[in-house]
Amino acid sequence: MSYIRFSKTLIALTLFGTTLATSTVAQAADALKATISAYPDTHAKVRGHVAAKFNSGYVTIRYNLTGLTPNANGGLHIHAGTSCKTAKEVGGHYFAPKDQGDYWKNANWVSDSKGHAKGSFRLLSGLDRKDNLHHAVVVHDSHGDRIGCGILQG
Ligand SMILES: [Cu+2]
Repeated sequence: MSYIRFSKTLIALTLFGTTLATSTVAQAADALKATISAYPDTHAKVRGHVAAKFNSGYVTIRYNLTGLTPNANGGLHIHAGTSCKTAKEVGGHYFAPKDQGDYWKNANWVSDSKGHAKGSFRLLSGLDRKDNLHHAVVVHDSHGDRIGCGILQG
């Protein structure tokens, strides 16, 4: 009897271990990625990549951008539009009505003396990976003007 109980415990532990390992791998592959190029109708020099990872109600944004104003900062947001083809398709900041207001308003990149910005930040978000798929990521300059755009891909 005690042997049977022991076996069941082993099986349960094995299954639990497998589940944990699988979910860790899935999360690592889960980030949406956007390649940033000039905002429509601009000749802005910003280029690079932005990744958005969604986890437990938070979004973590990682950015690696070049061609920015040196030693500056500016906005970096997911927008409501799903195209970077024309400026009017990009839309405004993307958040759900159930969210705690516009959580993008203080989301910024920070550049070094060469105009290179690399870093990350995390925000409380009511929207998940599926909601954000194919949405536009917008890079603003330090005046708030839109200079870069890219679409989040799975
Ligand atoms: Cu924006």
